[in-house]
Amino acid sequence: SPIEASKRRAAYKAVEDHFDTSYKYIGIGSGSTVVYVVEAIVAKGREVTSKMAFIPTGDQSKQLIIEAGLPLGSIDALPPVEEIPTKMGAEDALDVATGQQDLGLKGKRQSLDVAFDGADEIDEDLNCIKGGGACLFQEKLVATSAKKFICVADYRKLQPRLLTSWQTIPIEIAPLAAPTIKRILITLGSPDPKIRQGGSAKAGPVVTDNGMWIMDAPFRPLLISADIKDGVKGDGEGGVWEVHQLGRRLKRIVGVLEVGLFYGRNGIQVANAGEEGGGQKP
Ligand code: DER
Repeated sequence: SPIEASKRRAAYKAVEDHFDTSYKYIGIGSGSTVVYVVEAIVAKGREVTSKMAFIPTGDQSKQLIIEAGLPLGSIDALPPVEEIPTKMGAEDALDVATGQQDLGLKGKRQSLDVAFDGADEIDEDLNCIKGGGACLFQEKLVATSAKKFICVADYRKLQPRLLTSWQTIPIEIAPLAAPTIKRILITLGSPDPKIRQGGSAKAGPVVTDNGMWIMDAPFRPLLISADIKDGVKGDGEGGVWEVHQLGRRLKRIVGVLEVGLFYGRNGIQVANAGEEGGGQKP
């Protein structure tokens, strides 16, 4: 299908441009697009990949690495990251410590050389909605531990703003906190946050690889930096938020483990394979 072909083109382009044989630690995301990233890496040959460790972002990602015959690593077995630069201001350090930092940072401190992952939607500032596959916590843990984060996506995913075609922000939560978190989300302007149910796959809520639940919270399209420059506030008035402002508030709600908003600004690099295929968005 044209979509599968576009995913595959984006994945091969991403590996061509962002996978180096000198790398040691490579993060592997979750979902269907990242399968093609692994296929492209395997094609580099065992003499290249056998010297590396591939870090999963959940059970599906782990299975994908094992079945591809790639050496499996683990995020908690990596060398400790170097100190977060102390010259960073308190606000920035808080952002880094809370995973709110831009994934385009060319940090030295991260221990993974690169992380490849998909996304559910990407806006013009290269912010992403992630969590359609309920793997967002380990995805963000790996993404924020990587020197560069390569989001691999077909043309359907790029939208002018987040929540244009994708409707909800996935939030990974402690089950006990669900009722309180739901109430707080409603006060933040989410009309109808819902606990993700397993449907025919599982009676009751989806349970994540971390033993948590997913709350899917609808919001109005999230403003980007251009809107703020045009003077629109994005502080929740009328339920209209800017990406970072909402992300910070969601992250601080008691019982929230992680929020399915990944921040670009400095530029997550997206191998956006539009119809013409394989365009690289710097
Ligand atoms: O859950 C996620 O964020 C995944 O990356 C996922 O949603 C992307 O899935 P896809 O590559 O199958 O579209």
